[in-house]
Amino acid sequence: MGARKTDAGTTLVTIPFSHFCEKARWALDRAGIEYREERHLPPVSVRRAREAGGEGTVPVLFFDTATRTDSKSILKWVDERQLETQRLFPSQPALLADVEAFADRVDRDLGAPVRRVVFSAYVAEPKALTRLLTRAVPWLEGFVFRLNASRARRVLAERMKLDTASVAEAHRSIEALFADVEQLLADGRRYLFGKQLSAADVGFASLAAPLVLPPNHPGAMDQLEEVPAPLRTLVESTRRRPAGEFVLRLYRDDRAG
Ligand SMILES: N[C@@H](CCC(=O)N[C@@H](CS)C(=O)NCC(=O)O)C(=O)O
Repeated sequence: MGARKTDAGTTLVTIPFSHFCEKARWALDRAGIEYREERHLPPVSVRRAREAGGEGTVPVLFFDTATRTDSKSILKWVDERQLETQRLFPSQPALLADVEAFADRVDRDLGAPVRRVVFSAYVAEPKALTRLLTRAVPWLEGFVFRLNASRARRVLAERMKLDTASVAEAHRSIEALFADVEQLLADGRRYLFGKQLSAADVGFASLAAPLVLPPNHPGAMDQLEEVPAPLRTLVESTRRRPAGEFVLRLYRDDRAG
């Protein structure tokens, strides 16, 4: 970690349990950039993201008079404030191409699929879902969610496509990526590409974290004992496989808070 850099008024808008938000949070924390986290649930997160000129998704970073409206551009913004040797996107062209291609694949193959697998377990347990969604958000947003919980659950199931076929496809997408990560790790390497932590590692660990639940994850995650049973079984088995052990190790060794 470098010296603490101040960027007065830097604000990261998040949904607290979101894995894309964790990716941005990790990069900011690692760079020692001071920021305030503003946590919301949809629809407030969507409104804040649109105010920033984004598509309605978070993370969104507000700083000075400008914004960044997706996790990759936030990592690049952080890199601009880092020494070249500390950057998550390396400067060496061949390495950069590998990191960038892999990080983009992680966004695509773990982003929606992990969300789908996790929430398919939670929608079956309304109390657990409400606890997860309302943790660490402003009181009023939690209150409004609770008032509309059953409708919110239906909307969530539709928006995230939690039907059986889509969930099965999500499992396949996750498995294919985990298998490729395990193939890379099979030679004993410490990081996915190159000799140091890159956007590929941070992206993979952040987006896979809901399936591993690293103990020092700073987002609003459930503890293993709180998680709905089918997901708990999946987390337990994921923790035991090489890709899961890799996520736990990156959180332990490289996730400075
Ligand atoms: N490509 C975007 C994806 C971000 C994303 O999907 N964010 C989700 C939370 S994990 C979100 O804000 N969803 C709110 C919604 O769709 O209403 C990024 O990398 O930042």
